[in-house]
This record gives sequence, C-alpha cells and structure tokens, in this order.
Amino acid sequence: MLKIGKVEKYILEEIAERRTIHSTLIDPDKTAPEDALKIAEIAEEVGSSFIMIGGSLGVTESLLDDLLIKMKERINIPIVLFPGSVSGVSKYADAVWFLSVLTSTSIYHIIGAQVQAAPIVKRYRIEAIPLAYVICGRGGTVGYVSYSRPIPYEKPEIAVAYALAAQYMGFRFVYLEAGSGQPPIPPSFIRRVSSVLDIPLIVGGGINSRELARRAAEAGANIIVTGTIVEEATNVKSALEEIIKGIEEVSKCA
Ligand code: 1GP
Repeated sequence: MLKIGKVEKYILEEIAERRTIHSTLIDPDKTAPEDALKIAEIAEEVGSSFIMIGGSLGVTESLLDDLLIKMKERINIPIVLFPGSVSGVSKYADAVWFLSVLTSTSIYHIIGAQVQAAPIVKRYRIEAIPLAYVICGRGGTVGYVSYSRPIPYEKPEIAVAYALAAQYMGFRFVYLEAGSGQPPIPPSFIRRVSSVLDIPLIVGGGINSRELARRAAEAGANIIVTGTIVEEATNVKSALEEIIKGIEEVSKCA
C-alpha cells in the first residue's frame, strides 16, 4: 500500500491551503554553519514552509550531520534534503527529495545514484519523497554536473512532455530547475507546465525579487525555492520577506 509520509502530507496540506508556498534552500558548502542556522531561523520566522538542504558540490554526510543536529534544536519546520549526490544524505533530516534527474544523459544521475542511496535511506528511516528533477534554461552548475541537456526556454512543450511523463511514471512532485543563480524560468514556460500537471510543481533558480516570486506563483508554481538570495543578501530577513510577500500577493487570493 502507498504510504504518504508526515512531511509530504504536511507539504501537500500547505499547498492545498495556500496554493503556493516557499522553501528556503541552504547550501552547506556555500554557507558557514552558524549562518545556516540563523538563515533557517529567519526562514521559519518569515514564513518559509520548510527548509531544503543540499548542493551540487562539496557536501558531505558529516557536514550535514553536524549542521542538522543543531538546526533541529532551533527550528520546527521540516528539514528536507536536496542531495546532489549520495553523500548528501543525513540521518538527521526529516525527509529527502528522492530525485531523478530526468534531463540527464547519464544513467547514473537517472537511476544509478538512487540505487546507491536507497539502502542508506532505508537504514536511516528517512522519509523519501519521489521527485522528478527537470533542468531548464542554462542549467547552471547542477545542469553541468548532472550531464543534463537543459530544456531551452523557447521549447516549453518539451518541459510539458517531461512533466507529464514524470506524472504518468508515478513521481509525486516535478521540479523545474533553472540552476542556482541562473536566469529564472519564464512565467509563460511555468504556466504551460503547471496547466497540464495534477501533481505539485516546484520552481527554482534565479528567483531573487518579490516581482519574480509573484510572477512564478501567478504562473502556477506550487513551491518556490530560493537559495542564492539568502547567501548574498546583507539583510536576510528583509530579502526573504520580500520573496514571501510576492508569493502571498497571489496565494492569498487563491
Ligand atoms: C537551486 O533552484 C534552486 O537548486 C535555487 O536557486 O539559488 O538561484 O535561488 P537560487
């Protein structure tokens, strides 16, 4: 029997209530542990629904363990791993996006790493949430390291086909990824995909203003992920507040 875990249930309920929610992504390779803890606290305070932890390079299990033990003492929202490799798994997380990079040309990134990670996830009893990861636009670091062929922004119909295929294959979330710090996915592209999907749509990469967040929410994103903004902002709280205000302009009237 299909069992939906606690974190997935919570995320689905948040989406059902608000249509679009926000997640703050923290890359432990780019953010010092003390800063990561502060960012997580601020994210909870201003209204992120959950924290995502991961990155494409430089993430180790022990780095994650140390950080997550402390983070769980300080925040109440779920911490969901967003692994760039098998070493991005920690037993202290509440859940893991169990993702397949569907746009990869390498079998390893589609199913190989997942086969290596599955027994670890089972042993650690981490809730696994199936996620189809679809890389678009320039793709950035993640596109490069995952041997992806990112979907060009002028070809939304390809993303529609990927997203539908993911849904028909049983994935429970689709993530349209522009790549961290890259030009964001155009709203018209997001809309084409969101209009055909029955499962939640996650959008991230390059969303660094209230306006961009609002437009992604309007186009039908159910979860908006921002990462770089908390690494670069001098005032993390006001930067995140702006993003969440942009989302709420849309979600409040949903
Ligand atoms: C990257 O989509 C996320 O995986 C977030 O991107 O760092 O550009 O916010 P940014």
